[in-house]
Amino acid sequence: MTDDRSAGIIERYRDHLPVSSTTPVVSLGEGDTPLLLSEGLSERTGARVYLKYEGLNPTGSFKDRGMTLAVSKALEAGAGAVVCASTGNTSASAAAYAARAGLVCAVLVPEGFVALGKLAQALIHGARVVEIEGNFDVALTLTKEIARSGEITLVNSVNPHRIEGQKTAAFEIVEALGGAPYLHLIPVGNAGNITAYWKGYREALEVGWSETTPAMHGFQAEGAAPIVTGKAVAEPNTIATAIRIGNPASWEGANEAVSASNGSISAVSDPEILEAYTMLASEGIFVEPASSASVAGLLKMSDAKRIPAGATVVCILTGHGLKDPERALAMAPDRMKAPAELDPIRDQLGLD
Ligand code: AN7
Repeated sequence: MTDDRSAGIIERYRDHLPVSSTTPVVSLGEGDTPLLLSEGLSERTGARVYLKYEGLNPTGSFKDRGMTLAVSKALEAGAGAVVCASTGNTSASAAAYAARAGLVCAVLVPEGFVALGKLAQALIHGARVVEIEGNFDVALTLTKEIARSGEITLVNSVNPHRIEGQKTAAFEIVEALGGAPYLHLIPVGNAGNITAYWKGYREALEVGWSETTPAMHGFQAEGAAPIVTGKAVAEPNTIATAIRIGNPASWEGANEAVSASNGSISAVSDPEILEAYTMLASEGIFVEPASSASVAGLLKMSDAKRIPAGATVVCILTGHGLKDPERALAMAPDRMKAPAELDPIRDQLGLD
């Protein structure tokens, strides 16, 4: 382990990742994200609630942890291009790391269901973005076909290097807390991230960084909750577009994490997601809607008396609020207008 935190997760956790001294490291300084104690949520639930703010990664989501490794390994293997299907964040991350590596990046996204910030990122980094008339699940199936031919590396989380990179977030949590939390709460879409955290916690246990592993609780959006119902959803729907996924690629990984840790996968509704979203914003923490599914889940578990008093709980906040400015504007109070004169401005502000 290196103490140089700005060097990114590969340098920092090199001994725990599938790299050698000759692997080219493609990094944007990802990882080392804050673990913030939430006083509001702690008070409300009676637990010690920490928020792992993964929106502070270089492209604004947790995907960067996996992408630094996936793109480094693609470069090492001599690939000329990377390809992914995406609800947005994977494409933004793939585009940035591919640009850094000098690789072509191809992206398939569901038309009309990618938040504006993510689309802007993929495009400005030079990715070739194709909007398809179909959802993420269809896009992923097509993308796998594209990756089958030629020297194109698939960088969705079915690529095991993505999972390896993403497990480092569990290492950071264990390091910050001096051991694993009691409960780990996380949004679930394609289920790569819950799979990765569980791997990270188990490895932390093996090397002695923690004496325990947490119970893993994942949360899907109600309209896109195939793991909860046990059946793929043909037409998933939720305002949390990042997790608008009906047939998760890492379904088995999620089941394994949940059954081995005595956890659960449950659904949270769009109104519950948005309530958690505005609650976080009122504490100064801006996330995209999908990220607040973990906090919506926390509130639901707390209401059901499933959070033991004083327990250490970590909620993962997967992506930054700036990803989806349209949702923020729709949820927030309106702007006010005034001529450039003090009195009407004072009136509008209502400060006296
Ligand atoms: C903010 O970008 O699937 O359960 O294509 O962007 O590991 O899929 C995004 C997923 C949670 C779910 N929060 O994580 C994609 C994509 C945010 C996300 C998830 C995603 P997984």
